[in-house]
Amino acid sequence: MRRASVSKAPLITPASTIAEVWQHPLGNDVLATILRQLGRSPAWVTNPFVSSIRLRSLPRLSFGRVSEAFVETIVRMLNNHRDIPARVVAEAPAQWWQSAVFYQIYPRSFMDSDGDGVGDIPGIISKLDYLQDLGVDALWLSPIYDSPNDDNGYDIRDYREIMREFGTMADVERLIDELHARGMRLVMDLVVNHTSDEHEWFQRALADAESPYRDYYFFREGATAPNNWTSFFSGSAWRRFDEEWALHLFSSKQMDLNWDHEPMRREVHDMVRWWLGKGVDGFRLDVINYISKDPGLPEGDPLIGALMGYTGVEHYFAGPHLHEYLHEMRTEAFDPFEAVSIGETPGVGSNLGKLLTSPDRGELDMIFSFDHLETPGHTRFDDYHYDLGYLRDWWQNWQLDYGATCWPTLFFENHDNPRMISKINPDPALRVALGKLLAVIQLTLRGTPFIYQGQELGLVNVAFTSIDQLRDVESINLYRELRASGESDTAVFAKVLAGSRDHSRTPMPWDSSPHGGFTTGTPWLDGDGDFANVNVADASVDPSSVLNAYRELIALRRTHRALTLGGIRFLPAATGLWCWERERDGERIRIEVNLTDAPISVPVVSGSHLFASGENGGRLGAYGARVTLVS
Ligand code: ISL
Repeated sequence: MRRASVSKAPLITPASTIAEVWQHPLGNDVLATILRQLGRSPAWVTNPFVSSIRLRSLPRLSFGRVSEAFVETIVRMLNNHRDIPARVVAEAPAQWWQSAVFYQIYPRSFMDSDGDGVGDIPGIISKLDYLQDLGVDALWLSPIYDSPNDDNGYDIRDYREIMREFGTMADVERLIDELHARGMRLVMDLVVNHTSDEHEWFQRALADAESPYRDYYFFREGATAPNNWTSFFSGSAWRRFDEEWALHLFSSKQMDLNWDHEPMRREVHDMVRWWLGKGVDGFRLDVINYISKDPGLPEGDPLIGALMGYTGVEHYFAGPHLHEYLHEMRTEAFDPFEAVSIGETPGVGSNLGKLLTSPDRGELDMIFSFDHLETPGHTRFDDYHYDLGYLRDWWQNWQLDYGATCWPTLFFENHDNPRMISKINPDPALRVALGKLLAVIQLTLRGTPFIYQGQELGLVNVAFTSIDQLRDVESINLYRELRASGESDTAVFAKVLAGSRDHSRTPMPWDSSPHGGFTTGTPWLDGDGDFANVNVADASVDPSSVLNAYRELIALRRTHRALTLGGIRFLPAATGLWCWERERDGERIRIEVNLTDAPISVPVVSGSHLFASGENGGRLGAYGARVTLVS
């Protein structure tokens, strides 16, 4: 269903002012991103002087650092997204995924059943009782399709085949049945911004100049790369093939699909329907906001490139046909199966987020935005201490602003990020307290929690000591790029280590036996032996473990609907404390968390304690938390 009349933001022109851009939904998101990257406050653009500047004056006022082309890009981009997010949409009936707890599995590292050192589907099936006992309602599996594994399955060779190392289609069918028998659901990863260069479509396109598959990708001729866009995994986003070039925003084996070509979109819809027909309950859609590229593939702005770390993003992170293609896929493939769709949308702010997930627009159900994962001015590869005060402000604003119409996701970790505990405070003495604090925050705010495998144990980063131990294409390419620019091995390795995705990709520690009980063979990526300290078997029988805190909190969500579907209200609190209440059906639950490593006094709340960590009389210890059913 699509609303008949949509209110539109005024057209932006070069004569528009910064104030008008700030008023524009996407303009507001873009300016907020720029400010965050620069570590500046909104006052930097909302002050009377700056807000009255016209876009067309920016090149002159910036002495040419802001180009004319950039002004044109901004104007074009904002005019492509003029819909104003509705403030309140008539309350839609509650959906199963709103009160569900999701658990993300990185199949390669979860459980190996056959001793080849690689996790597999039968391994996952063997751990379903553990997940059910934890209280998980739905699994999201990172890709399990046939792939040459240049990016661990995010480079798909055949969407309808299973990666041989992971098992067979019969195994997947058994997994679906086993999950459904337990009342659990399965969400798969849908990677359709790109395919592997080994996908049949790309191979046929390369082999035959007349092939209908040539329009499935971005091929361009020329002596030099068609534009200055950079890949997220280092270097140019263009790969040379004889006389021509093909676009890859990620690794040189992940070729971008051309979504402007309708037959390609139809094949994607067909494939999605095929999987949903097998009983899959929905998809997590990989970098789905990148699918619509500015058709002219214009040069990326160097200033934005320097600011964001990648050149060209402004031409595809919110492309001209994004809403249209998502709505079409939703109608054609998702709606007939009532399947859930969770978009992975890097760089998307709350206004665009609302347009993408407002229930009346029929695009996506939820999105993953990543802006809360680094504090302003930092990137993943900076070694710094994450400030939980930023998380509080960011999530609080997002919950209030966005929560009225749309449904948020709640997550700290996934397979692309180091462990959150390590980012905040790597002191081993605080690991358990921090693990529980994150659990309380994630399981009691409004939204759907996505727990990443091992997070429920309070896992921390891995003490890798050499680049030879890393397997991730992003880490390896970055290492090579920085080494080639002349930096020392020590400096480069330290940088790569700060942000490496391999921290979260080491095998799941099941017990204290060799390799944590993950495999009887040699793991494809080895950890640092921490499984001897933290593993599922030991944590299960330790009443004070992070794992048991997750179990208790998830169980509370089942007993108290206020924690899932209830409204949310933030309360004023002492410095360092964060406090909110959830309310529904006459039940009011107060959550108080200490965001610092020093104890804080908290007044006693009358009611019954549902959960406490680090609480001692009227004090909450370092990173302590308390959940009270207020009487
Ligand atoms: O580009 C980024 C900045 O480093 C990342 O946040 C990037 O957008 C994100 O890693 C996209 O991730 C997804 O698509 C990639 C894949 O490697 C990731 O594992 C996947 O989660 C390409 O398919």
